[in-house]
Amino acid sequence: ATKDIVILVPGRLHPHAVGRIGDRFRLVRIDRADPALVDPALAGQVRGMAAMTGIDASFIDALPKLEIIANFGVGYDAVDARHAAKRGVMVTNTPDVLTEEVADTAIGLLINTVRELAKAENYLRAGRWEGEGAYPLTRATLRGRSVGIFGMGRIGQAIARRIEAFGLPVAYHNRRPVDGVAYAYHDTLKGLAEAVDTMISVAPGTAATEKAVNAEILAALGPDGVFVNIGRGSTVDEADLAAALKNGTIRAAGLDVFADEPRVPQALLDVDNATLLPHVGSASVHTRQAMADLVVDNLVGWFAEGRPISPVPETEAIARRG
Ligand code: 8YV
Repeated sequence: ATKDIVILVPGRLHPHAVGRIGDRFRLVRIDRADPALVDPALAGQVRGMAAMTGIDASFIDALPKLEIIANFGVGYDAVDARHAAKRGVMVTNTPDVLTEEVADTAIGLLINTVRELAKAENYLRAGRWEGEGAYPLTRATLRGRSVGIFGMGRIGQAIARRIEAFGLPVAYHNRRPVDGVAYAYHDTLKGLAEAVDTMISVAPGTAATEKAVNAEILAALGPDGVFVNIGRGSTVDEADLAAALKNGTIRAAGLDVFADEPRVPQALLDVDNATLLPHVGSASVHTRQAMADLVVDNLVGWFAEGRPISPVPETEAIARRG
C-alpha cells in the first residue's frame, strides 16, 4: 500500500536511501528544493520528503499534503522545523548513528591541529625529510591542555569521553546544564573560553549560536588557544577567526565546517595555522549507510505506524492526521 505514497527527494541524497525509498514508496526526484520545479499535478500528492538540502517555508507551503520531512543529518538547521511544526509537518533527523564517528573525527582534527600531522606527511612526501632532516618540532601539543566543549549533546559527550581518556580536564557550555554530566559547567561561552585553552564547538546552527565564537571569545581563549569546529560554521565569525589566527590572538584552529559550504573564506585558506577539512565528520561509508537507513526508517515508521524513530524536538508532539 505504501507504493501509492509519493516521497519527494529534492537534490542529491545518499544512493542507499534513494534505493530503499524507491523500493517501498513512489519516489519523485527534482534537482533542488524549489517550488517552481514541482509539477502542479504532483504538488498535492507529495506526502513525504527526504532531503539533505535546505527546506524553507515556501517549499513546505508548496506541498499541501506534506506530512513528514526526513532530514539526512543530525543537524537540521537547513530545514525550517518551526514552520513545519506550524503546518503540522513532522521533521526527523539522524542522531545517534553518527555520534561516535563525528567524535572520532573531532579528536583526529584536534590532534592534527596541534601536532601538524598532515603538514608533516606533506613534508615527507615532498622529499624534505631526506633532504632537510627532521620535521620542525610542533609549537603546540595536546599535553597540558584543558578542553572546553561548546554544545554538550550526544556528540559533545562522546568527544568529552575521549578527551578524558587522554588525561585532559573537560568543561562545557550549553544552553543549560546537562543532567548526568559531571564536567564543570559555564553558563556563558565567554566564561568557558576564559577557563580553558582549547575549545571544541559541537553547537548546532541556530539563531542563538550565530557567530557566537567571535573576537571576544577568541581573545578569552588566549595566545595558546586552539579552536576546533565540528558543529556548524554559522556558529563562528569567520572573519574574526581568520584575524585571530593571523594576529596570534590564538595559536591554531581546526575546522570541519564553514558558514557557506563548500566555499571556504580566502582569509582562512591564507593562514597556515588553520587545519581545514571538507565537512567529513560523519563521512565514512559505514556511518553514511546507517544515516541513510535511519532517514528511510523514519519515513517507514511514520507511514506504517504514525511514529517516526527520531523526530526533532520542534515536531515531537505532531501526530499523523487520518
Ligand atoms: C552530514 C552533518 O555531512 O549530520 C550532520 O548534521 O553535518 C553531517 O553528518 C550532512 O548532514 C550531510 O548533508
